[in-house]
Amino acid sequence: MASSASRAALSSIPLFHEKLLKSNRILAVCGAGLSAASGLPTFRGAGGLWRNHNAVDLATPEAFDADPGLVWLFYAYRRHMALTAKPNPAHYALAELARKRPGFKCLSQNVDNLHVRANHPSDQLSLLHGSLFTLKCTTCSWKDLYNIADPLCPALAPAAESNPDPTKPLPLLDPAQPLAEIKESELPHCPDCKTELQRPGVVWFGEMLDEDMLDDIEEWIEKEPVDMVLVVGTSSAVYPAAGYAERARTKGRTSVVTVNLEITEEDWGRMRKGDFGFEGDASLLLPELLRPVIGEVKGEEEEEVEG
Ligand code: BJW
Ligand code: ZN
Repeated sequence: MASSASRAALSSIPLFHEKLLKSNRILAVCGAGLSAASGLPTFRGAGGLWRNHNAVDLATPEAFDADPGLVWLFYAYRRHMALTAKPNPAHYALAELARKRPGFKCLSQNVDNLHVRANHPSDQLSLLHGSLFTLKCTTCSWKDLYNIADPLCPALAPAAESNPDPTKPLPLLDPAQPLAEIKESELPHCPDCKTELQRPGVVWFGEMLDEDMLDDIEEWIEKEPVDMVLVVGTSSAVYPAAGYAERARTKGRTSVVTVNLEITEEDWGRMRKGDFGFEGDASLLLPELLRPVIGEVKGEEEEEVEG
């Protein structure tokens, strides 16, 4: 465990600002906690249950093969939620950091499109796990990069309904309420090969991330030493995302900065001299931490997003 003296240094905002102002090559690795203040649930811990299923168990090719109707309902609901949500000050702060620091790159595991809607420059953003709004064929190479139909098809309409009685849980989320069976024939099919199902364009466990994107990240890390890695709102439980902070570290130079609602004793214990840890809501912390570079976060109007 870090001693109390070093714990004070690890969470010193003035020391962090000093380092930030000297940092040009900055990497961020973001997770679901970044969008929590926008009202979107995380995967693990409280909020990680969808009906009576663990969200991570539904995010697998096996779950889709076993029950494509159930998995499509889960994703249709998350599409609906993400469309209804708004980017929060943390998304805007990162987007502004990208404009102010051309040497900043943001790797996000989030599939909710909120970085894009906060106008994060696309050449400084890698969406590691794809997007809820990309559709692809389970079998052939057909892809629709940006589709925001809600509901996507009549069978998935229950996922796009508003709550008839806000004093009770949404019927779709209440495991005591049975789900109407969805037949495969009622789910969206590929317009090219006609026979196969469409699926969300996200990366499930055991699936490869986009290879060009991975090469691009490797090239960025290798190019020059990295001054700072911001690890924001992620449990760092999933690879390759969880490995990038250490992968980018040059001993004695790189500060790894954890911004998370909960920082465990184990996390503090792993931090090295020059690292930082800030415990709290990312939507409050990031604008404050980045203020010397980005100024006040304006929470500007969203741009119309096209494919
Ligand atoms: C707040 C907050 C607030 C809350 N403010 N903070 C090396 C070693 C071991 C295993 C592997 C390995 N390399 C690859 C693997 C296998 C596997 C893996 O990592 N397994 C682990 C279980 C160990 N990885 C893969 O399969 C990846 N593919 C791959 O590597 O291919 C090659 C390969 C395959 C097999 C073997 C070897 C190589 C693909 C991973 C795809 C992950 N997919 C998902 C679903 C995406 C679609 C969807 O969204 O539905 O991605 S799973 C899920 O977890 C989702 C998330 O992006 C991801 C990470 O979760 P995240 O974002 O960290 O969320 P939480 O909930 O875990 O944490 C939230 C955090 O926020 C918490 O810490 C809170 O405290 C905090 N928080 N509110 C700040 N307001
Ligand atoms: Zn097809």
